Amino acid sequence: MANQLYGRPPWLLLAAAAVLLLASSAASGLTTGYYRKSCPRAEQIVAEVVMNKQITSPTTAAGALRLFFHDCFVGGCDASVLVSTNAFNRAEREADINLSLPGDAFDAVVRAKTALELACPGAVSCADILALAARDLVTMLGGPFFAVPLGRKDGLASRASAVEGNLPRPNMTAGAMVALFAAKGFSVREMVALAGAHTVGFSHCKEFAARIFQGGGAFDSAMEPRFARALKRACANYLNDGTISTFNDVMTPGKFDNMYYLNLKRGLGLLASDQALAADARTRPFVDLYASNQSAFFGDFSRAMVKLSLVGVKTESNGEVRRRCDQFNNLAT
Ligand code: HEM
Ligand SMILES: *[C@@H]1O[C@H](CO)[C@@H](O)[C@H](O)[C@H]1NC(C)=O
Ligand SMILES: *[C@@H]1O[C@H](CO)[C@@H](O)[C@H](O)[C@H]1NC(C)=O
Ligand SMILES: CC(=O)N[C@H]1CO[C@H](CO)[C@@H](O)[C@@H]1O
Repeated sequence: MANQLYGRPPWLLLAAAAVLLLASSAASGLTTGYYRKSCPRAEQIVAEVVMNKQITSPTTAAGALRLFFHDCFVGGCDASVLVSTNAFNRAEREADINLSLPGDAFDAVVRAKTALELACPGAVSCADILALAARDLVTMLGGPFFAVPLGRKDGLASRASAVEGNLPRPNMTAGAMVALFAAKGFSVREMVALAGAHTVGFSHCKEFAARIFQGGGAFDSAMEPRFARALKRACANYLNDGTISTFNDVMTPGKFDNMYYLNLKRGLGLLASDQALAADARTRPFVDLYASNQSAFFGDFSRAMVKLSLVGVKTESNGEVRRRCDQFNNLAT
C-alpha cells in the first residue's frame, strides 16, 4: 500500500510543487525539502495512511488537529504528547486535560510511522508525522493546504507535570487566552485564526455544562436560546455518562470552513472561551473578518499553523528520531 502511486489525489501534485517552490529554510532551520534524499515519499506516505484512517474513522481529523496543538503548546512540537507512561516516567498525555485526546489520532500517527519505517527506516520523526497528519486532515475536511517545514526531532522528555498552565481552558476569559497565546509568541489575530480549528470536532458536555445548567432552567445569556435548550437535552445525562459530546460547530460539523465565526456572531459558540472571542474588543474584529471572508481565515490559519508547527522544535542535539512514537529510544530517559 505504501508504494501505491495509483489513486493519489491531485492536491498531492500541488504539494510537490509547493515543496519545490518553498524549499528555502525557515528561521528554525527546518525546510520543506528535508526528506528529499532520505525519504522522498515521506509526505505521500503520511497522506495516504492518515487519509485512509480518516475514511474508516471520521473522528480522526479533529483529534489529530487537537493533538498537534497540545503537543506544540507543551514543550514544543516534539511528539512528547505521543509518549506512553512507563515505570520510569508519568508522561504528558496522562495529565487530565489529555483524557479526551482521542485514540484514533494516536493510531493514525502510529500507522504512518509503521509505513515509514518500512519505506525508510529511522528517517522520519514522529513530530514531523504529527505536523503533516494535522495538515493533511485539515485539507481533507475542506480546509486550506499549506506547506509544512520539516526536520523536527522527537523530544527526549514528556512529563504530565509540564502540562499545567500551558494549555487554554474553556472557562478562560478572552484576556487570559490572549496572554497565554502571547506567551507562546502568538498575536491576537493568530490566536483567533487558530481557534477556528473548532469548526470541526467534538466537545464533551462537562466542558460547557456551566453555561447551560445554571439553576432554575437558566443558561448563559450569550447563547442563542434554542441552541441552549438543545444542548440541555443532549447533555441531560452527562453526569452519569461522561462520554456524551456534541459538535463544536453545530451548523457544518465535519467541514473545515469559516462557519465557526458565523456561529459566534449568532450565539452558537459552544465553549465559553469560543463565545468570548466574539464579545471582547480585541478579538471581535478578527471574528468579524473571518466570518465575512473565508479566504482571509484560510490564509491566516495556514500561516498560524506553520508558526505553531515551529514552536520549540528540537534539533540533533536535544532530540532523536524515535523508532516507536510512543517510546523514547532509550527507555530509561
Ligand atoms: C483558544 C483556546 C482553546 C480552548 C479553550 C480549547 C478548548 C477545547 C476543549 C475544551 C475541547 C473539547 C475537548 C473534549 O471535550 O474532548 C476542544 C476541542 C478541540 N480543540 Fe480546542 N481549544 C482551544 C484552541 C484550540 C486550537 C488552537 C486548536 C488547533 C489549532 C484546537 C483544536 C481543537 C479540536 C480540533 C477539537 C476537537 C477535538 C475532537 O473532536 O476530538 N483548539 N478544545
Ligand atoms: C476553570 O476550571 C478549572 C478546572 O475545572 C478551575 O481549576 C479554574 O479555577 C477555573 N477558572 C476560572 C477562571 O473559573
Ligand atoms: C478576502 O480576503 C482575501 C485574503 O486576505 C482578500 O484577498 C480578499 O480581497 C478579501 N475579500 C473581500 C471581499 O474583502
Ligand atoms: C489518551 C491518553 O493517554 N489518555 C490518558 C490521559 O490521562 C489519564 C489519566 O489522567 C489516563 O487515564 C488516560 O489514559
